[in-house]
Amino acid sequence: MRMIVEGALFVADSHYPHHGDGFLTLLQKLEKGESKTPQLFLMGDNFDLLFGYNDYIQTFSSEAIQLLQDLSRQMEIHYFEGNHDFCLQELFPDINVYSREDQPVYFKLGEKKVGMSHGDRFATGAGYDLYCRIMRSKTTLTILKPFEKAIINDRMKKLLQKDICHTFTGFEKRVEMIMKDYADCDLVIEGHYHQARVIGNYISLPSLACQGQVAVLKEGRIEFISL
Ligand SMILES: [Mn+2]
Repeated sequence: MRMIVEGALFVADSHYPHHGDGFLTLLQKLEKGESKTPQLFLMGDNFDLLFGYNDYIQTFSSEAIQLLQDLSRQMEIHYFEGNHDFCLQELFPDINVYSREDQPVYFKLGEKKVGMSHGDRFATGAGYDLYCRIMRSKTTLTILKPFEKAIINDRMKKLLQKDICHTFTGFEKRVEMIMKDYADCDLVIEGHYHQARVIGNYISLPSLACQGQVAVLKEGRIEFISL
């Protein structure tokens, strides 16, 4: 099992480029050496819409994609695919990319076993599972190619208008359900919910788009910090 190392950075739910450019700024700082981390965890939905096998979708975020590709040749990066960004391994050959099916992924933090996912895997309905499977298949994405510009333009417009920052009422109940799927873990780290809360052994990461924060491993503890 791989280790989470001191100074590791966890970046979740930036929803770039529609909801601020914090993600691009962070990548630029890492590239220039103004920010440093030995290990970068991208916890999903950092791109508001990005998937592989499609050139047009990349035009919306080309600078960030290029930076990530460059960075991935210089440093350790783990990418947990989210519900907005998936089928990414071909686009980022030097990043450890985890698809929805690969998650949760387990890491060691000292003696602790840490389970990590984007967070959309658990406690979702069968319809959503089907949507995810269809949208992530290379065949579907290839068949849709002639219509891609119209579909993607429409999707991008809707995503731009979406209000993504909400307080999840009764979040403790959801966390209770989620934790059942991590029975053998001492700590769980997920994005997706944009809550920036720690509930027992469950860490709901801040959304870079909503709270303007990321998480960092400092002296063996996960802390939320503003960028
Ligand atoms: Mn999500």
